[in-house]
Amino acid sequence: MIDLYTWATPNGRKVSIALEELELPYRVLPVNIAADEQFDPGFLSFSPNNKIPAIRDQDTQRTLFESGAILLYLVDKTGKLDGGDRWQMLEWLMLQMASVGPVFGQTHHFHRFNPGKAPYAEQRFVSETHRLYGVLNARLGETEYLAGAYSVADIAIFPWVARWPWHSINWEDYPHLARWFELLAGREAVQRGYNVPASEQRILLPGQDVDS
Ligand SMILES: N[C@@H](CCC(=O)N[C@@H](CS)C(=O)NCC(=O)O)C(=O)O
Repeated sequence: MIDLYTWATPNGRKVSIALEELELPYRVLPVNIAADEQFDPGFLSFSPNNKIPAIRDQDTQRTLFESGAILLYLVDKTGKLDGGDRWQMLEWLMLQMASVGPVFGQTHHFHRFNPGKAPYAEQRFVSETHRLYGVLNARLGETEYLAGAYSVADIAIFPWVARWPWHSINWEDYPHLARWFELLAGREAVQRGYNVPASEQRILLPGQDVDS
C-alpha cells in the first residue's frame, strides 16, 4: 500500500496516473495547497520543499518527495513503465522536470492568472511554452510515445499538456502531439488517475471548446 499525498494539480496527477497504470494499491491523502496544508510540520518532515506530491510506501516505510524521484521509484519497484530504453525515458522525464513543468508553470502564473501585469515575462514564458510544444511535437512525429514505448515520461508530461486551454496554442501546429494527447486521454487508467483527488476538472481534447 502506498500513501499518496497529493492535490488536483499536474504534478500530483503524474503520480496518481502512474499508480493507476501500475495497478498498485494506494491511499489518497489530500493536501489542500490553497489552504496552506503543505506547511503542516508533519508533511514538511518528509516533503521539506512544502510541495505535493509525496508518497510513503507502507511496504518499505520509504518516503519520497519530488514527482520525478517518485516516478522512478515506482518504475524500479515494479519493473514497468520504463519505456524499454531507460536512458531515453530519462531524457524525456528530465525534460519534463527541468523545462515543461517550470516553464508551463510560469505561463500559468503570468499569462493565465496575472495577464498584463508583467508583459515581458508573460511573452517570454508563452513563447517558451510554444517552443516546447514544438519539441514534443517533433519527437512524437518520430515515435509513438516519447521514449519509444509508453513510459513515465509520457505520464509526467500529459497533465501539463492537459492545461492547454491556458497556453494560447493552435493545435493545428502540433498534429503529432495532438495524436499522442488523444491516445493518452483515451486510457482508462489516465482518466482515473487524472481525477485524483476528485475534482470538477476534466480532460479537454484538442479542438474541444474550452467552455464546453
Ligand atoms: N518539482 C516538484 C514541483 C511540485 C510542485 O510544484 N507542487 C505544487 C503543486 S503542482 C505545490 O505543491 N505547491 C505548493 C507550494 O508551492 O506551496 C515536483 O515535481 O514534485
